[in-house]
Amino acid sequence: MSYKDKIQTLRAAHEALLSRPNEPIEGGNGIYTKYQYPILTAEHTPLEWRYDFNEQDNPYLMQRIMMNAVLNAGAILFEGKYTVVARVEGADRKSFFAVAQSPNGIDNWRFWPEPVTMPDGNNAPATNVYDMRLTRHEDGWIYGIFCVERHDETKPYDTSAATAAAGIARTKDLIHWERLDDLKSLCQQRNVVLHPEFIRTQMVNGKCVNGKWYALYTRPQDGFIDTGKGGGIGWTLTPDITHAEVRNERIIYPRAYHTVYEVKNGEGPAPIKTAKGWLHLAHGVRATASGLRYVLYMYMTALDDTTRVIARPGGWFLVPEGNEYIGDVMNVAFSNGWIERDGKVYIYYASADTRLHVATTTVDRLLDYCLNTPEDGLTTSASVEKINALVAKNASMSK
Ligand code: M1P
Repeated sequence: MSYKDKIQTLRAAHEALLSRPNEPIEGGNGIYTKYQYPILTAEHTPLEWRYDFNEQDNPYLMQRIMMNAVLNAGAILFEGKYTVVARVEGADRKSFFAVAQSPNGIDNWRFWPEPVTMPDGNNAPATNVYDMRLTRHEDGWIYGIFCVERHDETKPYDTSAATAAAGIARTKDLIHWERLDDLKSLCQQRNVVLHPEFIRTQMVNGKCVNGKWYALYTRPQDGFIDTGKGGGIGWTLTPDITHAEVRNERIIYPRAYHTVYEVKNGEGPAPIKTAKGWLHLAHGVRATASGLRYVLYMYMTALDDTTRVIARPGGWFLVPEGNEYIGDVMNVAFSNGWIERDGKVYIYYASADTRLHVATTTVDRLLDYCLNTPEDGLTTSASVEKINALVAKNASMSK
């Protein structure tokens, strides 16, 4: 086969992958629908990122830069298209951001020709960046908040010692990003998310004060992996997003013993506003004999007080199933992006830190799920009591 033919074969196979229709998996749990194929994988990345197509320089048509994974993606409706800013990880373990779009949110995803060039701004250069949460804020900007990882220079001989901070950037076109100061915090931070609306009143020393603050969901952590005494999903207000700072951080969704978020939890995408409250998607982590298990769970907060939890459905909402279980980091479902359009919700979740999927549902179904799934009673007897109540209810209907 000539070099030209080899390239043509490669391009045809790539195009077949990109344009492959994605079919819903029937017979799910009634809450959401998963799909047959992942929407984005390392193989979906543009060939131009991986191959040198010059025959003299690359006679064997080898991949010059290999890709490892496409995972945790921020998501937004942008110019009418379903759009993700995905975390793409190269074979060198470095993650970067890349925009991909689809006409229907489910298949035909295509990356933009070049990955995002994220400036460092006034911040120390990062070793690695990942897991961007996108927020279309009422101030008119699209914000991306992401984890910025650097080597922990207080431990020069420990090559695994790292620190996590929240990087903040904003854009209007998803191409040009204005990098703002990293979130100033006394502890490490990951899973930081910007609330889409300004907060206009807050209680200060028992008094109601009016103003205009940006609100951030935080996840304080003592170490890079361990949250330590960092107790869950936090909340903080900051007047200036260009120099954002964590002050008066308070935990709004604590982790708890013997729950799916016993070890740690973290806010997923920015919440969705509904008539009945804010819908939140989060991840919870527990320890098992085979390592950490990451699952997704949901909760709701009140419209008049975004920090007041009004629904706390017990247990997990979405877990890795079948092939989703297998990959670089086994037993992980993670989401930092969803899109709501005309009442339909597209949840973008990654499995095993390897590939990106979609699950579809509606606002109505998510509200029903949140408001009617029993809470975790925190003991076996409470769980059995709930099952017995349901059995009795069903039995009374058949009389
Ligand atoms: O490997 C699973 C996930 O681990 C981290 O999540 P958390 O901050 O909650 O521990 C992140 O590195 C995330 O990217 C990854 O998917």
